[in-house]
Amino acid sequence: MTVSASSKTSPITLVKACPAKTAAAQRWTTEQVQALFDLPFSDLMFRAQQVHRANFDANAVQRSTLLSIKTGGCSEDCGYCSQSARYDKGEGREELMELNAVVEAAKAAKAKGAGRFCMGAAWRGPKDKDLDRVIEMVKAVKDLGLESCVTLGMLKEGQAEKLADAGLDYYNHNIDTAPENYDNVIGTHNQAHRFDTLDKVRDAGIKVCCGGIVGMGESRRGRASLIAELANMETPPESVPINNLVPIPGTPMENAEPIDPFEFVRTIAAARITMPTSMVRLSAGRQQMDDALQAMCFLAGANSIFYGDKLLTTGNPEADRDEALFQRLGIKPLV
Ligand code: SAM
Ligand code: DTB
Ligand code: SF4
Repeated sequence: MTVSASSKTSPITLVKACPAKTAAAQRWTTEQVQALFDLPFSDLMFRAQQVHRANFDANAVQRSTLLSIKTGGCSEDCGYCSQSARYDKGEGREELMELNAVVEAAKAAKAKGAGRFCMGAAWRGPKDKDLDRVIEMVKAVKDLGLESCVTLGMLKEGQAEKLADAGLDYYNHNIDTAPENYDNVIGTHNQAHRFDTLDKVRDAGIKVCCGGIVGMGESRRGRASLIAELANMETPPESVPINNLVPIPGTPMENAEPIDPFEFVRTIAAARITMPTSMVRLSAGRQQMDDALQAMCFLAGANSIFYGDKLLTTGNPEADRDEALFQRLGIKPLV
């Protein structure tokens, strides 16, 4: 099933036909990644475990807490997103948060055990005056002894350098879905725009957090193509969030067919095998998963989660539930 974004009226400029830095070497063909997906489940899990154990402590999981510092009213039409002005009715639109409130949230996240604090803004990209305020937030988060991450949309010349100078550790910018599916989901920008920002982030020396969403009606080949695209970046992302679609009423994706849970685990395993030294994050959709499915994702090589009872606009398991799950599984936090 293919679901289309509701509007494709905005003009699109193709930034680069073939992103230079982000897709230089083809380490994995889509066919090779699909062959991983096609393995018997136990064989795939075995391979993922081998790769995971060769590169990481298999019993340690990193925890990042998210905060939406500017919610709703976004100009973009991403077909899954609650924050697009096209689909939200206006009730959720807020201004950029004040520094003090952000610092309080970061302190609370640290007290709960988070190692990284990720701030998200519903922008196509930041205006310079807004970026200056975010930079103050990044510095304050660093001063608390937390790693910092922001996700602000597409960056203009010079903005990544300003973030790097502020000490930003990670920039999250997802390529979201297979290149051949992108235009079905998003009409207001294209994947080349995303690669352009990823190149700017990489060139500025900031670590890259880049992944995608599954469960948007894509085929298994589409999932393999997304994973291959990530794995083939000249330097693969240090952090790879794999989101399971959280269906949002009123968006074009609200009725997308949910993905088979084993297929979600296979996607995690394929990310682990193809990006052996990257952190693979079990991201959105955890609240809808039971403990056994989450445990299977950790077995498949996920070693990072979003931690705290809220993602950006939707729910996430309570920290206490995660603590209890970690206890039962013998997982220790990786700070
Ligand atoms: N505006 C910025 C951008 O697009 O990069 C930052 C915020 S945006 C909400 C961050 C990411 O969240 C998206 O790229 C997408 O991968 C993920 N996301 C958004 N809505 C989601 C949903 N309903 N289910 C799963 N993932 C979602
Ligand atoms: C990412 O890949 N997932 C996070 C984070 N990066 C910014 C966001 C998930 C959002 C889920 C829907 C919501 O809460 O609005
Ligand atoms: Fe805006 Fe980001 Fe949501 Fe797209 S995913 S509508 S760019 S907030």
